[in-house]
Amino acid sequence: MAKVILLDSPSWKLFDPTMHLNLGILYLAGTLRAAGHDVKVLDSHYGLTSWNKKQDTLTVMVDALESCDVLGISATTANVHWGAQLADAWPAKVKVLGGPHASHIMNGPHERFKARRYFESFDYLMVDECEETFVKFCDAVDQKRDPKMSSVPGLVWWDALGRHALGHAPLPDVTKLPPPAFDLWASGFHSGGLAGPTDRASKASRLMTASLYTMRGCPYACTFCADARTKVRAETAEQTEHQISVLKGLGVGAIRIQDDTFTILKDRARAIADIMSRHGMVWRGTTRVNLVDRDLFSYLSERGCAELGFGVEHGSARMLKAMQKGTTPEKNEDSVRACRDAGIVARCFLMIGFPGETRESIQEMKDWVIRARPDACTLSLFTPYPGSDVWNNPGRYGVELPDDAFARMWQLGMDDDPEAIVLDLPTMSKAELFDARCDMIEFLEEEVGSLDRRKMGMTAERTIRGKIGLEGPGR
Ligand code: B12
Ligand code: SF4
Repeated sequence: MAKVILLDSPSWKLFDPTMHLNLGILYLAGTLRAAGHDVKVLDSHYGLTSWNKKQDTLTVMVDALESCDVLGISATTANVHWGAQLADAWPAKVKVLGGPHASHIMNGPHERFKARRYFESFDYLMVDECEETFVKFCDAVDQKRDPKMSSVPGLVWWDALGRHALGHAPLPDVTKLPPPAFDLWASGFHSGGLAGPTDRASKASRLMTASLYTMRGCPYACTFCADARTKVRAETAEQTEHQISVLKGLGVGAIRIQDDTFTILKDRARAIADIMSRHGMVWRGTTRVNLVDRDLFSYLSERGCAELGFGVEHGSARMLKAMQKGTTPEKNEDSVRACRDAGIVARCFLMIGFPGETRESIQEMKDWVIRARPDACTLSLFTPYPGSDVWNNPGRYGVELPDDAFARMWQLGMDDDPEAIVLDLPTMSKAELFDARCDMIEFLEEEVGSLDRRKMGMTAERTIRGKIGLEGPGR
C-alpha cells in the first residue's frame, strides 16, 4: 500500500477556501482507498500554508509537511504556481501534478507552454480524469516498479531526451466509480456557502455546505470555457442519494451542485431535487437560459432549491455571439424573471473584457442589469484560460497569448495594476478596461448590491477600486 497525500493548490487570493472543497481529489481519494492505498486528503489552507498580506506571498509551514510516497497536487491555471511552491517544500518520494491546468496545457495546441521549465516542481504530470490511471500509478510506486515503464495512460514526464507522454485512457464510467471520499476531507465543512436575499437562502447561510458534481461534461460551445463540447456523463440517482446521505451524516445541510448545466436532463434534475428534498437539503445549481422551464423551476423550488446560477455573461447581443453563447439578452432577461417568479435566487455571472469589448458594449451590459434586475451578480474579468477556444485559437479573436502568460495569469484581477490584465484587446486599452471594470463593480454594488465578495482576507481590507478579486467562472 502506497502512502498517498492529495491536496488542492493554495488559493488564498482567489476565493474563500472555507466555501469550497476540491471534488477532483476527493474522487481520486475514493478510488485509491477502494484499491487499498493509504490516502490522506489535506487542505492546503489549514495549517500548511498562510498568506503574507504585506508581501503578497504564500508562506509554506515546512515543519507541518508530512512525508509520503506519492504527493498528488491538483491545480487550475490560476493556482498552479502556488501548488508548485508547496510541492517544492514537500518531503515526498514522488510528486505528481494533475487537474485542469496539467490537462489543458498538455492536451492543448501550444508547444511553447509545454516546456519543462513550467513544471519543474513535479516529477510527473497526469492528464484527463485520473480515477483509474492514478491507481495504476500508485500501484507501480507501491510495487517499486518504474511508473514510466508501467503503461500508465495520461502520464507525462521530461528527461534528457525531452517530453514523454503515454497517450490517453478512455474516460472512466462515472456510474462505476466509488463515491468521493467526503469523510477524508481534513478541514471539514463550513457554513456560508449559500446565501442570498430570500428567506430560504439566508437560512441556508447558517448551514454547513458541501459541493457535489453529479454529471460531467457540457455539450455547449462557449468560447471562453475550458469545458465546452465535452461528453455529458451522469452518475445514477442512487449514487447521488448515497453521497447526500453521507454528507448529511457529516452534518451538512446545504449543497452546491457544481455540474456545468444541472438542468440539461430535466427528468434527472427532478429526480435529484426529490433526493435533496427527502434529505432536507437546501441547495443551488446552475442552468442555461435555453433550458428555462417555468414548471421545472417551480418543481425545484418546492424541493429546496434556493439559487440558480445563469451564465448570462453579457448584455450585448454582439458580445454573446462572439462568445458563442447561443442566447440573447432578451432570453436572458426572461429567464431571470422565471427564476425569481419561482422564488429562487437568480444569480447572474457576467464577464467583462472578452475580445470585442467596447465602451458601448459595457453600457449595454449595464442597461441589461437595470432591465433584468437579477438578485445577485458575479463579475469576472475575461481570462483566456487554457482549454478555452480563445486559448486554443487566439488568432480567431484577434488577440495574441503573451509568452509570459503564466507569469501574470494568477495575479489577474487581484492587483491594482492594469498591466496585470493578460490580453491586449484591439478595441480597448488595458487601462480603459481596468477602469471600466472598476466602474462596473461600483455599478453592480449599487444596482444589485449582492456581489459575491467573501474572499479570505479581502472583504474588509480591499477598496473596490482595483482591489476586488476575480469571481468564479459561472459557478
Ligand atoms: C467547482 C469549480 C470551481 C469551484 C471549486 C474549485 C475547487 N477547489 O475545486 C470554485 C467556484 C471555487 C472555482 C473557482 C475557480 N475556478 Co473553477 N471550476 C469548477 C468546475 C465547475 C468543477 C470542478 C470539479 O469539481 N470537477 C469535477 C472533478 C471530478 O474533476 P476535476 O476537478 O477536473 O478532477 C479530475 C481531473 O482533473 C484529475 N485530477 C484533478 N486533480 C488531480 C490531481 C492529481 C495528482 C491527479 C493525478 C489527477 C487530478 O482527476 C480528477 C478526477 O477525474 C470546473 C469545470 C469542470 N467542468 O471541471 C471549473 C474550472 C476548474 N474552474 C476554472 C477556473 C478558471 C476557476 C477560477 C480561476 C475562476 C476565477 N477566475 O476566479 C477560480 C479559481 C480556482 C482555483 N482553485 O484556482 C477553470 C479552469 C481552467 C484552467 N485552465 O485551469 C474550469 C475548468 C472552468 C472552465 N470551464 O473553464 N471553480
Ligand atoms: S460556460 Fe457553461 S454552458 Fe458554456 S460551455 Fe462552459 S459549462 Fe457549458
